[in-house]
Amino acid sequence: MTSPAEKPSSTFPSRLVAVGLGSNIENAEEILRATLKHLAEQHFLELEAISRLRRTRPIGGPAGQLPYMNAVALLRTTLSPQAIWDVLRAVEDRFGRTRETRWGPRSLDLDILLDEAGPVCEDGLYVPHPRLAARRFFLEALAELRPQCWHFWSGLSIGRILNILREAPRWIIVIPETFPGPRAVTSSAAGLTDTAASPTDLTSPPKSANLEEENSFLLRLTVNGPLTALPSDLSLGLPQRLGLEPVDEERVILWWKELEHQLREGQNVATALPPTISTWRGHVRSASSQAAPNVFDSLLAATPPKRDSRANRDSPERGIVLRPRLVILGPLAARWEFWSSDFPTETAASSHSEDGFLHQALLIRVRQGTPVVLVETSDPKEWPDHVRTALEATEEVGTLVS
Ligand code: A4P
Ligand code: MG
Repeated sequence: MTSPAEKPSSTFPSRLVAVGLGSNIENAEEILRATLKHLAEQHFLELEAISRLRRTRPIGGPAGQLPYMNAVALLRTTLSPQAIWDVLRAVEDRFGRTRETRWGPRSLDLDILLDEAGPVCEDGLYVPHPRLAARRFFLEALAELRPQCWHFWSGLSIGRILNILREAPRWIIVIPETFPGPRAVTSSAAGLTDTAASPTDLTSPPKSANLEEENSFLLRLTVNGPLTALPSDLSLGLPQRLGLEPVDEERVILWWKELEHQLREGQNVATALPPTISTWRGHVRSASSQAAPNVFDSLLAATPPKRDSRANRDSPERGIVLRPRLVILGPLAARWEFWSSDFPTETAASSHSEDGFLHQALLIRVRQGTPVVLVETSDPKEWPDHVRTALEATEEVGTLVS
């Protein structure tokens, strides 16, 4: 029996942890059933509930893979998340797991989907699983067992996320400012200025809202892919999206109209942060009032009204409900601890920097009731696949096999 040699002396309470099981080789179903039996025999893990098995289409990875068999198990444990992860990797090894191709065929994949004790973001382990809010088949399986489970990245329950994925149009928001770039900007009372930053600098937030780079980032992600970028995104910068700089109301209305048009045409749309409601309803600072805004106050005031307000959800014209299905955050967001309810954390509070407040305003706007997917890898070559497959994953329900 595989078990930790000694129970780590941790202070973790007895709680539920959800584990996602996946296999896509010949005898996948057999492997999943044997794994569940084996998990039930582990020390310090109590198998509390198992979802039904689902046969699902492979998301991402090389073409021509066999379908996956997926399921979710709820385990009760007092082990630390890292200790659970050690156990799960040992179980994967026991069932012949090898790692050759990213998202390639695997005998067994065990992912920690959720931990009731709270979010984890350390030593390469991210809980909730970074892609859970997009993976419809895991969400459906979890909802079968506990729809009230809390998804810390999104600040939403699993049941609520599922409802959003089922109802929202094919529109995802990608936040370029959370993906480290070659340049960065700083905000000051006088405006935003560019500063150079190292391309691989993951220690500091981007200091710039360089319009050209943000848009080329979105275009790079969507070129030759299943997603369409919104052309009018090209005319709006982050300060305008946050309501920090005035924006012509016509341009903002055009933005929403274009979005609606693309969605009605059946496109899968990826945009940056939408312009704020206060902007498109005309409550913008007048261009004639040249006084520099109080950056701290106005950033926080940029929070849009509640998600369920009609004005925030409906397009300027009578039409479909415009709510995003997902928001995708890059590796910098994890550093800013975007899930923390008492943000600003160290980044903002210790430096008292205006940048900190810029990020705070950005993340407050992001976490307005939209499921969050985290791209945790800092390798830019992998980002496009993460974004392209996210929308596909929201529609893969699978077929029940038991
Ligand atoms: N890692 C970080 N957080 C976690 C977590 N919460 N649970 C890291 C487990 N692992 C976590 O994992 C790669 C790294 O993920 C680990 O070193 C750990 O640091 P891995 O098991 O070595 O490889 P992987 O699973 O291929 O990587 P990845 O990117 O996590 O893959 P995913 O997202 O799990 O996707 N389509 C269908 N239909 N069904 C599936 O189950 N699964 C995948 C794998 C792709 N497509 C699929 C399915
Ligand atoms: Mg895995």
